Amino acid sequence: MSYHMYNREAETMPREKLRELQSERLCAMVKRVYEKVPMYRERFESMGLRPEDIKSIDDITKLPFTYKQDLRDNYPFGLFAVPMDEVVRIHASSGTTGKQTVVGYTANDMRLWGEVMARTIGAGGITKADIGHISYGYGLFTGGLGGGLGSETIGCATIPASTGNTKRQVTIMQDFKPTFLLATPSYALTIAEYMEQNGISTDEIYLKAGFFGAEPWTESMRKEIERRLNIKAYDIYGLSEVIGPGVAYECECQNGLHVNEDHFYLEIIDPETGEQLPDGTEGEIVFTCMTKEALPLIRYRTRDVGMRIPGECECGRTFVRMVKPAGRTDDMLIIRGVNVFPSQIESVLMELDGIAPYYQMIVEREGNLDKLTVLVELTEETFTDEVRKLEAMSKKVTDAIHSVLGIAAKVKLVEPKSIERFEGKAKRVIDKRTQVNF
Ligand code: DLL
Repeated sequence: MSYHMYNREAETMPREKLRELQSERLCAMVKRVYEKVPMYRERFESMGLRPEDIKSIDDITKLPFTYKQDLRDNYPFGLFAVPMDEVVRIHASSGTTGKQTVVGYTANDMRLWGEVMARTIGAGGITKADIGHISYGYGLFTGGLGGGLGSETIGCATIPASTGNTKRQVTIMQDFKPTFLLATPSYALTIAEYMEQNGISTDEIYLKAGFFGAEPWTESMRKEIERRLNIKAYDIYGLSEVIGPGVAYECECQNGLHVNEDHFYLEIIDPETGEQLPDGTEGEIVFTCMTKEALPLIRYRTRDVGMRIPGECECGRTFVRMVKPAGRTDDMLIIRGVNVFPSQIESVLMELDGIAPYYQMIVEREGNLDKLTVLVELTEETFTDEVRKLEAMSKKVTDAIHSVLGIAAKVKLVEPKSIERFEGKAKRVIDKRTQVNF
């Protein structure tokens, strides 16, 4: 089988040549941030590190980490490596805590973003003959404008639908005939649900593929979206600080996400010690931007949990693959000492029949004990007034969570459509725990 690629030359570059390119680019970048970004110069100096000490990509571990807090401390533009008159775009990510993280792009950065997003969408077989429907939010969030840029770079007619007004989105799908969709996986499900409720079949729309990301989603969620929208669903990963969507993407083999390694260098580290971990070991994802001009971050601690996949991919790309990120270290709940990611709860629920793919987790503290309540939505077919049936269902879910995660959770079954639907990133956890009073 011949696999689709937007830039075959770059995507299949021999590893040796790629390493040379990475070394060259890293050395130039280190020199640039030392000259242009006061925080990096100070940090290097305090470590007794000179740009000349970095001679190849192997020296990357000598460099200091960059943390989200550094962006906050230098809010809004303090880490930019170019004067403001070279910046052509600003985005910001709201995050859940603290000040917004502000990121900037030069004209070259915009071309780079278009290129990596074109590789992302192109990997799913999209060509300029296709029509793109972009339902990520347009605005300060990078999803909408970044997704649209990739679609336009390929040369596709691009519909900047943004999020919300699902009825209008579906009308556009019927009338403008887009062939691919970009949205959060949760919004893709909201669109599917709207169509089902309004008797609109997938034969009345023209989608063949979708590129979903911006939040963790499971394999079962992929199957659900593929079935309900009758498309092939690809995962796309990225974060504003690195460029936005387009940092890593799935190929047709769908066996991990290829990192655009000629621009972003991936490391997996032990979050406690900062040591680099070998391929096949789970840890914190760290990225170094090797070519970005406006905001080149060195060894940026993403707080996402990931792993480098050893071995080559059948598609012929030489870029390293990482596993689908299961969550963020700061999304990880520690419930009575057990680490729990919302995506683990999702996997458990999606395996059970009669349950809709919507859930919410509420964490509270009673005395000194954490209590987890999982709100689980029933489907129209399983929703019933019969207490005994509901109890049996509730027990089934409680047992499944207990056997997979090893923790006891209180399961609350709720009526169909009672859990909030999301247009952007889903908010699945409500953590009500407060400080313990001793
Ligand atoms: O979410 C960029 C993006 C837009 C990616 C559209 C993909 C599609 P931020 O708002 O800065 O940027 O949020 C970045 O979202 O650190 C991850 O925790 C999470 N995330 C993004 N993509 C995935 C994914 C955009 N495919 C944060 N799987 C990241 C799991 C993801 N988590």
